[in-house]
Amino acid sequence: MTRPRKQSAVPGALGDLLSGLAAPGREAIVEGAVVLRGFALPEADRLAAAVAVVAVAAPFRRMVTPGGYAMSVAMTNCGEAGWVTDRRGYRYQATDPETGRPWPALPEAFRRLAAAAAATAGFAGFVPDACLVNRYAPGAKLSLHQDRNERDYAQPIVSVSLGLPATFLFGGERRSDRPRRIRLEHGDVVVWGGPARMAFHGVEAPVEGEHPLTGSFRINLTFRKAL
Ligand code: MD3
Ligand code: FE
Repeated sequence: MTRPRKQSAVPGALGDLLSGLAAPGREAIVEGAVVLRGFALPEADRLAAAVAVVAVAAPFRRMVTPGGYAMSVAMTNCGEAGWVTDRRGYRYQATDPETGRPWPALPEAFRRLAAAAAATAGFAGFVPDACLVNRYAPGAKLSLHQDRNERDYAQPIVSVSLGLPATFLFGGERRSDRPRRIRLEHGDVVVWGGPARMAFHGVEAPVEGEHPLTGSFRINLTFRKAL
């Protein structure tokens, strides 16, 4: 999973530090946030197949915000806890409100990929207990928001993009901070931690298209330690 890294031109600990900052396919967004381009590509088929299995037990649905609007992004979850929203608010819960059953377990391929990506980004020992699966059809978007329903903000969040590309918006600590635009493509993984953890962020709607693995959708997996 961890790609072999080119031997650094600088030997020793300083070389390790430098290659850690600028390895091929790795783009720092801000301190604590790094894009690992194509990191999930070797596992993409397995991940997409596992999404389909999860969605049989816990179908994608458009959840309702506390304000009473149906979200445009369709969601499901796997793991010990799943993120939900309804008229009562946003929270993590152990059961799927649609079925009353526990969310499906985290597929082994999910767990492995999330841990490998986190370790590559400097967060060794990341053990996610929740995976929110977001499905974007053309026209579906996520407005600027913060992720604040997790217990421990010191834990990173790992995000895996599959299928159609989309533009990710990465803002600052205030909603009014002008966001940077980051193109996320099939197989890209982003690890968000440290000072970046509370930044406002969102996702623009993908343009219509067809992807061999996901059809007319963009799928995003976000791995969290929520509990
Ligand atoms: C930046 N999902 O589900 S996670 C979400 O593409 C969400 O569906 C994105 O935002 C998507 O809440 C990808 C990206 C993410 C998650 C947490 C962050 C970016 C973050 C926390 C701080 C800064
Ligand atoms: Fe988010």
